[in-house]
Parts: sequence; C-alpha cells; structure tokens
Amino acid sequence: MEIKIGKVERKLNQIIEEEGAVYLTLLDPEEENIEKIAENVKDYADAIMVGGSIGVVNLDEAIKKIKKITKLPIILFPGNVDGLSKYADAVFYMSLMNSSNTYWVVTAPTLGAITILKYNLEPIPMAYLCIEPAKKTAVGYVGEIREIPQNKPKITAMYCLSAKFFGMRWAYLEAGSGASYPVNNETISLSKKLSGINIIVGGGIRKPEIAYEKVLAGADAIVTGNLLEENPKAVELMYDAIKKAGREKLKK
Ligand code: 1GP
Repeated sequence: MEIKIGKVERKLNQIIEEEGAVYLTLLDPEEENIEKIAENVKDYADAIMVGGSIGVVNLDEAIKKIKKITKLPIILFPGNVDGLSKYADAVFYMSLMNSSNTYWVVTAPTLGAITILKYNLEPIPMAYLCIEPAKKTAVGYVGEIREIPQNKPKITAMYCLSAKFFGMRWAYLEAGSGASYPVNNETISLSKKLSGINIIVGGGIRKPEIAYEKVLAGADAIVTGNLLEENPKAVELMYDAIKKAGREKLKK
C-alpha cells in the first residue's frame, strides 16, 4: 500500500522546494488576543500551528476565530490527547522521542490516533526532540525529557536518523518555548545531513538574524511563538529573514 502524503504537507514541501524554508507561527489557543495575533501573522506565515504543553480548554473556539481571519492551513501541535480539534486541517503526529516516560513517546499519540481518524485530520509524522535548555521550559517539565545536550550534536542527529528509519518525514528540534537560547547551528546541520528529513527548529528564536542563521545551517522550517505577541513588524522581519536565507540556501 502506498502511503499518501496529504495536502498540507505537500504544500509545505512545495514551499521548501521553491523558497528554501517555511515560516510556521505557533499560536497558544488560550491566548486572549488570538484574533489580533492571527491578523499579525496572516500575510507572513506559511501555516499556523496551534497548541502548547499546558492544557487546552478553548481549542475549537480558538481555531474557529483564526479561520475567520485567514485561510492559512492550521496544524495542530498537541501537548496531549486533548489537543485535537476537527476544525483544524492537519496535526503534527508526534513522538517525544527523548522523553523518559513512554506515555509521551508512544501512548499519547496512540490514544489520539482514533480521534485523528474520526476528525479526518491529516497526520504529519514528526519526531519531537527536546534539546538543552528545554528542561527549563514547560515542555521539559510536562514531557519528562531526557534533555539532549547542545554540545553533543551527534545525539540529536542520530535521533533524526532513527526518526527517518521509523518513517517520520519531519523532526522538530525544540529548545522550549521562551528558551534563553535556541538550538545551535551545528546540531541543525548535522541532523539535516545525516537524516535528510525536514528539520523544524523552534524555541527561543526572537531575532531575524538568528532565524537566518538557522535556515542556512539546514533548517527547513522555523517556528516562533512568543515573538508574535510583540509588534506586527517583528513577524514581517522574521519572515523576510527566513525567506532571504531560504533563497540563498537554494542557490548553494
Ligand atoms: C515552542 O518552539 C516553539 O514549541 C516556540 O518557541 O515561543 O520561544 O518562539 P518560542
């Protein structure tokens, strides 16, 4: 049986092919100003991720509000089995591979699988890897991680290769939302080189020049969350830097 790649993932792959990188914006469904943030990102994001590590209450309503503002694809980024909504387009179907608790590695995604099928959500298979300093952020605590040190890029890269062998097409190198520093360039480039799968980088990326570096190092997607609460200009500058680096990467 041939495994079919869904519409949203195909679109992301096409942007990566044509523009070198995608910009994903992460919206917290509990955010009071979600409409305002959706307004700010709608002309710059390639897709909107919705989710977070700490419980969700208003997910359906939040997604409906975003949908009124933009037609951008909405990809769920569930922190647990309650992070699913039939109003979204796709879901990062993820395993927190470096958790010490098998619940986050495989049980939570398994418990969510039937709901994903019922809601007709497009699953995008992804390894979720929490890298130093993620332990100091919410995902580190909730996800009971065995934090991967930044000075051991090979460990992250080996997880990415493992993810590829498991059939996952994406790996998310996560430093944690609000991290004091992002994943380093060496980890990104080695992960990309060894696995060849799509590499998403997020956590602690606040400056356009940092996103620029990450894309040149090999990131196929950049995620920002906290930045979106700043002025709308910050999103535009971030977008410009990601696309500029993407174009340069394609020329290489
Ligand atoms: C969290 O990587 C994302 O999962 C976003 O992090 O909020 O630090 O941009 P920031």
